[in-house]
Formats: sequence, structure tokens, C-alpha cells
Amino acid sequence: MPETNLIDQLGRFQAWKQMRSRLLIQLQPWLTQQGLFTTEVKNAIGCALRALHEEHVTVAVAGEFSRGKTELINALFFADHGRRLLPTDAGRTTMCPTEILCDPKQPPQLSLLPIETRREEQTLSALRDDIGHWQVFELDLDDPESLAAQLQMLTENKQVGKREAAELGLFQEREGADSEHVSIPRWRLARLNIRHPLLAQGLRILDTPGLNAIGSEPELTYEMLPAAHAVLFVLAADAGVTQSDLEIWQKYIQRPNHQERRGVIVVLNKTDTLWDDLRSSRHIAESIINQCREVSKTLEVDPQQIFATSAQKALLSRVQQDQALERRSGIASLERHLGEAVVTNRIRLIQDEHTRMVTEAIEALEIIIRGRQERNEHQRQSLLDLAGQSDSAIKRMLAATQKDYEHYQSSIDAYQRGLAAFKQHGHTLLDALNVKTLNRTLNEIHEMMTGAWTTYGLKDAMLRLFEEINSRIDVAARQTQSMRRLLRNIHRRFQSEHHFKLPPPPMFSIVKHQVELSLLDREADVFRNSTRTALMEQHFVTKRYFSTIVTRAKRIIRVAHDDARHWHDTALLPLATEVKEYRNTLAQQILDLRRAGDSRQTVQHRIIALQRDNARLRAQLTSFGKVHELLANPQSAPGIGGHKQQHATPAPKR
Ligand SMILES: Nc1nc2c(ncn2[C@@H]2O[C@H](COP(=O)(O)OP(=O)(O)OP(=O)(O)O)[C@@H](O)[C@H]2O)c(=O)[nH]1
Ligand SMILES: [Mg+2]
Repeated sequence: MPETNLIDQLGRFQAWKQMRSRLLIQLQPWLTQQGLFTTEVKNAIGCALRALHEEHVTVAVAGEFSRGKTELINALFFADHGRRLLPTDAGRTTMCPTEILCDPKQPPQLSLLPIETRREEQTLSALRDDIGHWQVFELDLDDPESLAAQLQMLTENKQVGKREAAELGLFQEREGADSEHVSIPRWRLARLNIRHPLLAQGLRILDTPGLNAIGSEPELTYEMLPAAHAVLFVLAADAGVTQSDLEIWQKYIQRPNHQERRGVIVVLNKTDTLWDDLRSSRHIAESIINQCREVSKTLEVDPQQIFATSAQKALLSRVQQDQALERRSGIASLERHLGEAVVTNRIRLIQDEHTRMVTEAIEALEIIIRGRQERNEHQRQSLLDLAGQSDSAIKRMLAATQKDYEHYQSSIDAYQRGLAAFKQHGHTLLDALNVKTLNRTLNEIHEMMTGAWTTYGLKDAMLRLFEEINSRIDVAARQTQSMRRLLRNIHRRFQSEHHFKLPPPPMFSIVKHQVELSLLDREADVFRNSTRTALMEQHFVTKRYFSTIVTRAKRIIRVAHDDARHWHDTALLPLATEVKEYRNTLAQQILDLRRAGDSRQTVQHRIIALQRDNARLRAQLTSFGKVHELLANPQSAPGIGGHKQQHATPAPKR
């Protein structure tokens, strides 16, 4: 395979991920050895490592039929097969969404999900993991001819009676057809597992069929396309932006009520249709630029996001290794931009979300270590002061410290009461967000709907669904508020009365999830009231859509539940550790004072021990400084620690 920009970029991404993972893995034994591998740090590192290991990069290709989506995939990814690999043709060609990936655990194969599974109650995502429903065909990658022939299955149709088509929710597209039979896609979803250097690096491609196919599979619209890290929206220069192109763009790519999506690239394909030997190349270039300008205006996108290509000539040029033609095809700049959009966005996202979590957990530790350092210094100072004190002064100090200890004990009692109240509210919070009990209610609503597939029945059920969810969210919001208050009060008490140095307590908020649910509610509302719904109220799509709404609502609640559980389990941990530490410190002070009465020698030993502790704390802070540097830029240094500080810093294994 020739070296392309995309290979370079994904290679860079892979190297970045490996370096980042190595750093996080090295950090763990060192933190454990230092007694600093707290639950928060452990969770943050665990999350970051999972994100680094699991991250796939998905590029989806969408647009109206016959714009050259599949040809573009062939040119971008499969030119090294020396031929057109995925089937392309005039008219509708790709009949089902096709996921192209490389799963080394499976042999190269084409898995196809029959269209009849649209009758199943199961959601598409559940069916995706249920191999029992799939038909699997092994592929011979060494024989491009037979491979291409097998891939023709992606274009298969079948003839069925109108009634069956209607039962599958595929009839409305052909209302008015005279014959008794209609042609429908044979497959619902395809998964092509193929060896390829880019796919082996975690790239996944989603080819989608044109026409109404996106709209008739809600999970494709609402889950698979939005989950893609980059979307190539393909137009054809010979058609311009037609009404149906615009509809797909507005409905499925730039969806209303959703934040602008990064990583959308518009491709004006088939520019070779404007090539004309009788016109100067400047003239042709100008007309392509003009068309891009038009597209930019109509779609309301930045001209920088639009790329003019000829997928067909790009494929040809790569097969024939004709560099001049490849340059003219415009494929290279699209490829470069795609690589940047995908890789830069992924790195930024991982950096923003996951590295930030690790950094925050470490910053929290630093605050605690600084607090311990101060306490240590204070203790050492009082012991130094003891040297010149009389026995009676020591006795007075002992009495004062014992009083402190008693006062502290009352704070501990308050802490225990606060903790119990926090846990109690926490149970109510977690109950409200419990998906199992929510499922029970949802099943009831679902039953209420079956047999009542009227607009009224549907509306009523959707309303009940959101009423139920909103009432749970209200309970969750109230509990969260009380818990936040408790958390703040407990922290404040220890900070003001006992001079604790603590990071601000983590605060869970339900608002983010609430907003997502209200967006979903609004989206369902638009669907409920659309004329399309009225036409299809007995139809598959409506039912399917309702299931998707339910699944998505459940997912939001599950995420909220998991966030809340994590908060409930960990919010008080740093304070709990410090509460114990401080009690031990006071107890030690009392002991020191008692011993000081007997012999000043023991005081000396304690001072030395405290100095040793202080040096250890200082070394920890220095190492954290290095960790911060590396997290901000893992390429900047070969390892975390130097040789001189072997026990304070992790020695990297390379
Ligand atoms: N002239 C020209 N033809 C192209 C180009 N790209 C694709 N085609 C042709 O246009 C037709 C449709 O291409 P496909 O790749 O099948 O289009 P698609 O968008 O995948 O269509 P569906 O699979 O039906 O959604 C095929 O005959 C391609 O050979 C191009 O850049 N220039
Ligand atoms: Mg296609």
C-alpha cells in the first residue's frame, strides 16, 4: 500500500496513544509505592487507559444515491487491490449500511443481517451483537476478482409482496407502484471484516446507502451516524445540490437541536464531469470553485470544509499509478484534511476529557500533600520549641492538645452524621436513576402502546414516558442538591476549624443529563407531530423510532446513574483519609508531649523522623511536577523520573 497522508496521520495517532498508555501504566506502581494510588487517581487512570485502548476512529460516508460515496471509499482506502473493490454503479447500488473494519480475532468475512430482522422487537444495536441472526461468508483476500464478486451481495435486492414490504416498513417509498411485488433490500446491515493497514490501526468506515434508506433505519440516523468521528457528505458536481441532497443534509447531518458537529466534510465529487478538453484548465478550475461557493452558501458551511474530487479518476490514477491524474482528482487534499480532522479531533478529545481527569486527580493529591507538609512543619516547629520548655509548660501544652483532640472528636461525630445523611440521600438518588425499576414502568407503557398504534396512543405513551422520566429526574435533582450541601458543609467545617487543606469536593450535577433528556423529548415531539408520522402510524418506522427513543432515554439515565454512583462512592474519600490522618497526628502529638516529659531525647528522634517525612513529601511534589509536564506533552521527556530519585519517582521500563 502506498504511503498516504492518512496512514501517516493514523500512525502518528497510534504512536501517541501508545506513548500515553505507557506513561499512565508507569505511573501506577510508583503511586502505589508512594501510598498515593487513591481511588480517584485509580479511576481516572483506568478511564484514560480504556479510552486509549478502545478508541476506534469511525468515518461515515453519507449522501444521496449515486453521488459516488462507495467509489470514494474505494479510492481512499482500497486502491491497492488494483481494482474497484466495493461495488459501485449507476442508480441505487449500496443497498444496506456497511461497516468496514479489521477485527484480527475473526477471519476476513462478510457478515450480513437479513432484512427480515426488521420484524424483531430487538433494537439494531442488540442485533449487531447477536451473531445468531447474521449470515457469514468467508472471504478470500488473495483473490481480488472473487472478493469483488462476493461483495456484490451488498447490492442485493429481493422481490416481496406489498404486504410484506409494508410489514417491514419499506413500502412507503414505493407507494403508487402498480405491480403486486416490490423490490426491497435483501440485507439490513453488513459488516465487512477485511485486512488493511488503516483499519488495523482502528479506523472504521461506515458506507451508507442513499435515498430514503437513512430515514427508514432510525438507529442509523440517531446512533451510528452521530457516533462517527468524521462524516463525509458527498454531492455530485453534475447534479449540484438537489432538494433531496439538501433534505439529507439538514435532517441527518446537521441535525436540528444538536450542537454543531465537528468533523463534517463536504465532498463535491464527480468534478471530472466538468473536465472538458475544449476549455482551458483555468476555466474549469474556476467553474469548480464557483460550484463549491454555491455549495457553501446553500449548505451554510465554511468553504474550507468543502473538497472537490473525482473519486473515479482518483481510483483509476491509484490503480494505474498515474500521479498527474491523482493530483487532478483532488483526492490528496481531501485525504489530508480527513486525517487531520479525525486524528486532531480524537487527540483533542482524549486530551480534554481523559487526561484532564488524571491531571485533576493528581492536582487533588498535590493539595493534600501540601496540607500534610504544612502540618508536618507545624509539628516539627512545636517539637523544636519544646526543647527549651519547662515541665509545667509541657503539661500545659499536653492539656491544650488533649482539648484539641476532644474538639476534633466532636467534628468526627459530625462527620459521621454527615456521611450517614449523604449515603441516605445517595440511596434515594440511585433508586430514582435505577434503570431496572424504570424498565418495569417502560414495559407497562410499551404494553399500553401495543394494539394502540394510533397517533393518540403513541402521543400518550410518549408523554407518559417523559412524565415518568422527568419525575425521576426531579427526585434526583432534589437529592443531589441536599448531597452537595452536605458535602460542602462537612468540608467547610474541617477547613475552617481544623485548617484542613483539601481540594474542592467533586460535585455531581444532573443538569447535563437533564438537558440531554429534554433534547430527546423535543426531538420525539417533532417526530410525533410530523405529517410523516401520521402517514405511517401503523408502521414499523414509528414503532422502531419509539424503541430508539426509549433506548436512548435509558442510556442517558444509565450514564447519569453511573456518574451518580461514582460520586456517591468516592466524593468523601479524600476527606475520610485526611480525617484519619489528622486524628493520628493529634494522637502522635499527645504521645510526643507525654514522652517529652520523660526525656528530651525522644523529642529529637521525632524531629528527625518528621524531617525524613518532609523530604519524602517534597520529593513527591517534585515528581508530580514532572508528571504534569509529561501529561501535557508526553513526547517532551524520555521518562518520568531521574536516577537520583529512584524511590520518589517511577523508573520507566523501556
Ligand atoms: N464521472 C464520475 N463518476 C463517478 C465518480 N464517482 C462515482 N462515479 C460513478 O457514479 C456511479 C455511482 O457511484 P457509487 O459510488 O455507486 O455511488 P453511491 O453514492 O455509493 O450510491 P448508492 O450506493 O446508491 O448510495 C458509479 O457508476 C460510479 O462509477 C466520479 O468522481 N466521476
Ligand atoms: Mg454506494
